[in-house]
Amino acid sequence: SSRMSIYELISQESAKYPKPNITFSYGTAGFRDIGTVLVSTVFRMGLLAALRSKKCHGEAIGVMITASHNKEEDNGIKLVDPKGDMLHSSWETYCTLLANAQSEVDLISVLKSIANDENIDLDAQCNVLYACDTRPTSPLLVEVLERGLSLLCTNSTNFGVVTTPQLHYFVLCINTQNTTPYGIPTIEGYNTKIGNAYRAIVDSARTDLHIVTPIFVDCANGVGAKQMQLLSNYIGMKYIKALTYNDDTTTLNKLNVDCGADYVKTNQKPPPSLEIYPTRRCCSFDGDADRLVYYFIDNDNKFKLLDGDKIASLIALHFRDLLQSAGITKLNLGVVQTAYANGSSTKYMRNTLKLPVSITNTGVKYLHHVAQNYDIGVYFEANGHGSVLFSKEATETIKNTEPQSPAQKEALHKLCNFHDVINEAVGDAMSGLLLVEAILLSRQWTLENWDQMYSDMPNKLLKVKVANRNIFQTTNAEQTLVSPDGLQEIIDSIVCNYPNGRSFVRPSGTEDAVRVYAEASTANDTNELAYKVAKAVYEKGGGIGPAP
Ligand code: G16
Repeated sequence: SSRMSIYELISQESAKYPKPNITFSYGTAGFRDIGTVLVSTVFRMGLLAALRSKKCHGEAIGVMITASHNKEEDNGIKLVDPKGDMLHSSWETYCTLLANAQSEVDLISVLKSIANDENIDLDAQCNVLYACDTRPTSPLLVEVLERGLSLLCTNSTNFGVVTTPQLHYFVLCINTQNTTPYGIPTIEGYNTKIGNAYRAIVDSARTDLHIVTPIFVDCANGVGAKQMQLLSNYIGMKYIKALTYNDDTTTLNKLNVDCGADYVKTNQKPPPSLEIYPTRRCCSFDGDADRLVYYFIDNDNKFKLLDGDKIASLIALHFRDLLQSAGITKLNLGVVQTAYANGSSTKYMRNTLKLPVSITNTGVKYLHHVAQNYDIGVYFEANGHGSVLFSKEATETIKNTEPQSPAQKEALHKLCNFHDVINEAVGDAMSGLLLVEAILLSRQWTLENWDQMYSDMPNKLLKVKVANRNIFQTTNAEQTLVSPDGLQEIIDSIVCNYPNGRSFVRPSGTEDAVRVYAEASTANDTNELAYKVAKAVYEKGGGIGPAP
């Protein structure tokens, strides 16, 4: 039958991309590994994306080839669902089963069982959009993805080299084309939508007192460099002076090396390539431009980091004020964070801003969905990955509220434009940058003013190499270990010696390491706490290599 022949073709083609003898696991943001090791996985995800689209009545699915903040030789795959968010968790098991099918026979049987369980007609329509970042293995992986797609997918579009959030945006645009279009699914469409909204906010905020000051953008030598240049050229120097550096995507071994958002956040220092001095305003993207952190040095040459938590706080404050000025009381505004959120930020938002804060597992895929419980949901990971979501009710209220005064009219107008500056599909460094810049201009705030919202608890992030990170299992939004046995009790006994101490341990879902987070009242205590916990992890959790 024709059904047999499709499976035969898949089987034949798949034999060209044999599965290496390792177990792949679907992590925090999809599969990640050394790029060349992922060939079979990417081929198979082409098949999976086609199935997912067929299941979703032919709506577009996105596939992004990237390993984001990871080292250059790594690569990965992020799958995007029809609404522009990450692949629904119920399909992660299928991904894992497909990626790990050892033989062609196994592969076909997994495909058949997915089609059967999900009631998928293999002849149904489908549409897959794909893109990649600047990694050396990306072209190879795009090619095998296309081989996979060609077997099951009638309709697909290569968006070339774009940022991860741009691809998410394209998916959302294409799937809303016939209803309420989110935007135009091209780079120009993206720049126009968020750029025009940004300009409108700056126009309404501009006073004689304020001039646009330059912002130095560290692009991690990744895909964000070119895209940021295109965006800021579109917006124009009168409105934004974004000076990109670390924008070399052609020289090997530069991506994310001593630069980028992850480097700055983890090391709590600026990239050495940047000449930094007081009054210079700086920010960093990561390798695929879905993370953003700001920083500066103060007059005492002290490094000040404005991370995802400070960005969330700034947005929450500004939206709270705008809703108030607009006379809107019926919309609930809330914030979503992870265990990595600095304790001071959570306190500030709960106690000073009086906003609800939810804590969830690490991974945008979790935060995004919790944020949907609010009318306006601000979600940010401390590492700078986040966005703002508006419910249907929020969108309509903002659009339809009759202003009772010129001030209310102005606030409503601003809320509309802020809504359009934001990429609601996923966290987006470029859109985030415009959002932050627009808020700072509106409030006439310097980075110092922003920093003074609250002062961070001293904090430290460490990585411990272990033989098998899968033995680390957590509960309580990843703040408590349930395995290895007895380790949590040891951590508790260490933590209780430090005033305001907090520490937790979880396996990374993007790197082969266990992460240790610590915060306490003083920098010394924090360091000591972090290293003691890391040592316990090393000793009780099968540490390998040099001890921490
Ligand atoms: C990905 C996820 C983020 C997560 C980060 C680190 O970021 O999208 O939500 O915070 O990994 O995850 P883990 O601690 O599990 O390694 P990116 O920028 O690498 O895609």
